[in-house]
Amino acid sequence: MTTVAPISLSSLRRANVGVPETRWSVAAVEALYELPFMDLLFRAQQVHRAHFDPNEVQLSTLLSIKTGGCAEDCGYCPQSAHFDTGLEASKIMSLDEVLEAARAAKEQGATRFCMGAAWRSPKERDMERVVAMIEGVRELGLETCMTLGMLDGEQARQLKDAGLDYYNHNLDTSPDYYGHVISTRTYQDRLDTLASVRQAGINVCCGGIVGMGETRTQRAGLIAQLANLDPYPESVPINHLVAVPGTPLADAEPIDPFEFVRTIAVARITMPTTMVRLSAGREQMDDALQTLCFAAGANSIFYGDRLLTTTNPQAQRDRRLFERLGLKPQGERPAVKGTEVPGAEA
Ligand code: SAM
Ligand code: DTB
Ligand code: SF4
Repeated sequence: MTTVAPISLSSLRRANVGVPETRWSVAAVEALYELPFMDLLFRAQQVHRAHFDPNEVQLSTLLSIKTGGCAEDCGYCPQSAHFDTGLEASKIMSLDEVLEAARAAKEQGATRFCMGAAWRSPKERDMERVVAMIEGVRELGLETCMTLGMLDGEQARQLKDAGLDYYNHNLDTSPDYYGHVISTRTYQDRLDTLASVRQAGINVCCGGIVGMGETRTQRAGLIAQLANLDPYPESVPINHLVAVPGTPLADAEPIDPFEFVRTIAVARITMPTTMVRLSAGREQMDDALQTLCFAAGANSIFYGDRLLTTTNPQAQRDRRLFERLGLKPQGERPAVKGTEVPGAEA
């Protein structure tokens, strides 16, 4: 007698056999964008509360381990060698420098440490140091994330073996707007890197940028791409363009801030269990706008005074905002049981 192994629903979905996939059409995502603002926020809140504590926000700290001089021409990026932004390129940091920054981030309350390099992709000679960074940061008890550009399957496996928790590689925008922003790597290159990362068993962190001159349909196109990745990313950074003088997008038309909040809400609804990270651009937002983003389902931020090359709100300002809103950093536990409850016996 032959035994037949049970077929899981997810393997059928992957093989595209018989089971309809939960795919988001661009039109369906755009229809979410078009909801009245209050209805959209209410739906996003419902989804958020079904999966997360709405008063908890995860804190990641960024460090640029290799800054500037990048061969790519991403039109938003101050680190591209194609544009004169006045940024001085530097060599890769030493392991000690990285670990010192990671220790400081942990002391400030971050639980994830994200290391970024201005590379098209890592070279063979870089891998040993990068692996040592992952191992060292993990030993400090922090989750690790890296964003080093394109990876092939072998590189992804090396990072996985070192213990990397997350790899960040963004789609940035919709397929049809992409060519207006970047010419040196294709959309398919990005999808291939994401597939290598997924296949190696590393959590995927993938999002994009809002405010680069794209239309609402193109914003919906980005969200549909992200939501249709199978599975969708564990972490989705939504960046607001930081318009840096000298880059081709320095004078991009600013978008309505509520449109940014709508993008957060739509990401939350289409990817219910992902960490939606309110990423670049917070420095330029006031507290009320950031609060709307949290209300729309953002539950992670970059925390610390710098992003990669641009500034981020001071940790002190963030702590003050968290206090005013009753938000808790994720992973922070209440005081020892019993001591914080009025009238509780010791
Ligand atoms: N070089 C690597 C790469 O491109 O994959 C890693 C670093 S790159 C700076 C990471 C991401 O930061 C980009 O994909 C983009 O989404 C975001 N980013 C870069 N410059 C930005 C800017 N001026 N405003 C908003 N987001 C930006
Ligand atoms: C992401 O999506 N945003 C971060 C992180 N991933 C690496 C980077 C934002 C960079 C903003 C511009 C700068 O500071 O250079
Ligand atoms: Fe280089 Fe990354 Fe900047 Fe593109 S986004 S220019 S790949 S550092």
